[in-house]
Amino acid sequence: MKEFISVKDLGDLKAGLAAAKYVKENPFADQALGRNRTMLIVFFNNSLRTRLSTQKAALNLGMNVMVLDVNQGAWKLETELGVVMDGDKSEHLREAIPVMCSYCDIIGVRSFAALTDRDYDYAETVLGQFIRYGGKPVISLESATVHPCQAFADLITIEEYKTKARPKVVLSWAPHPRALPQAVPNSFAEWMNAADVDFVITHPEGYELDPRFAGNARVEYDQMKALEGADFVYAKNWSCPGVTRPQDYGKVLNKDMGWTIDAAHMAVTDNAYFMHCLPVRRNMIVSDEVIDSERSIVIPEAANRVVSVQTVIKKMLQSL
Ligand code: AN0
Ligand code: CP
Repeated sequence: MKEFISVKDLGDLKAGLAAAKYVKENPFADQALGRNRTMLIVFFNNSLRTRLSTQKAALNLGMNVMVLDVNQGAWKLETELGVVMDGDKSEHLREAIPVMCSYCDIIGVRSFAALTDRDYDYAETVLGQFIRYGGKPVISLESATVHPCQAFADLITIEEYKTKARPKVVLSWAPHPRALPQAVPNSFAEWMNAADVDFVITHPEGYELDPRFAGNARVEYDQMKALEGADFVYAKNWSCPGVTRPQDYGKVLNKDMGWTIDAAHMAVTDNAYFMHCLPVRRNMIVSDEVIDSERSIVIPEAANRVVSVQTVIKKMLQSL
């Protein structure tokens, strides 16, 4: 495996889930695989789970790990090609990437959408440079449009908790005070479309996800109707993807607190489990009552981030 961006990079999804189950049950079985191999993880943005779970996964595989916070102590990096570098950025990604990659065997990159230029973000301009100029396997640790390590962990969690062969999974938009990327819902939709689930997306008008990720998923604008009979409720805020109105890309179009997942929302489900990728704003995205309930599985979901990324790193090590 040379890159991990899409569900397709995993190959056969059932085999990928079986590989993840093995990793979860035998976390230290492949210590020899990573011996004298180095994992570098680079952060352009904040992180708690991704930072720790990726380090933990690489350590479980016997690797050495290095972490770089680009905005703390490194030179400010220019990411645009063809610009006159007369501003505050001292170094270009064009040099920084091959240098960083000369120090490691596998690289993971977190680089969020800037949410100003849709084409720039949806071309995965920053991650694409790591793939083109680095020459090492690249893992998206949430890039402009995708968060595959999260979606893989989410699917692993659904597989563990489901009690029906084909559970109903509802991705629900929920309110948030600031503009957030679409990476998490994009990847979640992409992975749910590939999985054996009954998948429904619900959001206010204007929040339609890019068809590359939403595919043929059912969209139901009436949130309560969407939630009826759900087995899993996956809440997430995202800013306007600019699909129907490109000029609204990255904007907050709606702050309707009626969309906050509370007990009344959960009451119409089939005793659904509540999921969220975290970090979550309580009483904006979800009420205290729901996230603190027995049906909330946000902590085991986060714990599975080690499993998903360890499965991916292992596959990459095997193909070095
Ligand atoms: C980020 C997002 O919504 O993409 C990271 C989630 C994993 N969330 C925030 O910035 C709050
Ligand atoms: N879910 C997730 O990626 O969390 P962090 O932003 O804390 O890494």
